[in-house]
Amino acid sequence: MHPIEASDPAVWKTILAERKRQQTGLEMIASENYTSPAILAAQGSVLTNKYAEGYPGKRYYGGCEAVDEVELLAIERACKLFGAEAANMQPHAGASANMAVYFAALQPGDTIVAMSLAHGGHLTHGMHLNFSGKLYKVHHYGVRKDDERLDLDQMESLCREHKPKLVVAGASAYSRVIPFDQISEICKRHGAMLMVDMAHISGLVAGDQHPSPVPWADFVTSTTHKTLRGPRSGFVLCKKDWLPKINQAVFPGLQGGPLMHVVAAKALVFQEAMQPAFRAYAAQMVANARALAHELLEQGFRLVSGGTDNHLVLVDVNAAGLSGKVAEKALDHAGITVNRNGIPFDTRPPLDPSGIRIGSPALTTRGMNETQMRQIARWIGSILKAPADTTLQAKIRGEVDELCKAFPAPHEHA
Ligand code: DSN
Repeated sequence: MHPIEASDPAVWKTILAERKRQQTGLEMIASENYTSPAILAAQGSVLTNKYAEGYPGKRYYGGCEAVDEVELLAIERACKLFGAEAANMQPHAGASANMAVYFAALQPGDTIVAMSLAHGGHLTHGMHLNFSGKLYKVHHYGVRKDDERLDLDQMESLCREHKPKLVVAGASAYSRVIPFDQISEICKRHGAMLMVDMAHISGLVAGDQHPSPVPWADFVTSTTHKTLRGPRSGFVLCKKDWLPKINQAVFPGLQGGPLMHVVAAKALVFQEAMQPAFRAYAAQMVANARALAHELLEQGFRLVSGGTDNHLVLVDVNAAGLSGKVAEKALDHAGITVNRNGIPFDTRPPLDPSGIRIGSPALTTRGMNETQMRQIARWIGSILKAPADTTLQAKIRGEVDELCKAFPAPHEHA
């Protein structure tokens, strides 16, 4: 009997239900993935018992020899993997990594230029209800109306007009390459620092499938659980000179004790991402997203920006007469999990927007390739063309079950 089952059957039941959902459904949320069994195990290890406020060699608790070593491993591997000068491994999430950079580099009231959430940015890039929108003066750039690609002219004119201290690049729902070199030039011309939030694409950067922001940015932040396929967490990369300020912003600025079991899992994921197999994985993620995009276009759907260069596709389901909510629900009935998402210049409300976001990271981890992606896109197409047809949804649900059995999730027994 599993120790959780023995201790608390009610909690065990929920874990079993979620495990079954992950095993028997097609997980296509672009920000989700399946970690390796080793990463899962590290997070359930005895490291969770340890307090380690401070940094390696300078802790506020005794008994930190082993956790010092694992944090140093994580730092060293992250710097090697991404070619960075320095790193902080303690942020609990991408949001706290971003917060650490803002606290280190800015004063409340300072000006930021960042991508609008409505055009694919993130809450922590200055959305008005988020701390970032409340503490700083934020001016948002977006994508161009005609081709739905990043509007660098708009970014530059905002910089010219508002003289930001920091420009934030990076997105949660943008399917094209982000030109960090050009953005860095804009920052230099206007005396702004550059922070890149590479949370969505860090696995593609690690696997050489997207240009790295590290040579161009003063600060790079990321989560570790999306395309990078690690534990649910975050980190900051920076130039050496900035490290003392970043470290101070994370602890004692924002957090108390770091989650050392998660820091160990981060050390593991950086090692996994240095293997040749990870490069192949990253390349397959992109190939799979392209195959999905291609087949959805064949089915007559409109894709934001017309396609993808990365791991995700943003489909304008409103153009097919649906709302994002209806589309998300109809697909869910067939065991295909996606999330509804706003599209640039959306005319619908955020809770029931015009788009759905579809990603390839998790299914690529299961070993699926372009053949399965084309099949899944055809299922998506037929469901979205008849969203009320529950018989069709049930039939496809059966086919999804068979496909999932052929491509098992990595932690069938976790
Ligand atoms: N909420 C995440 C996503 O789904 O993209 C971004 O942090």
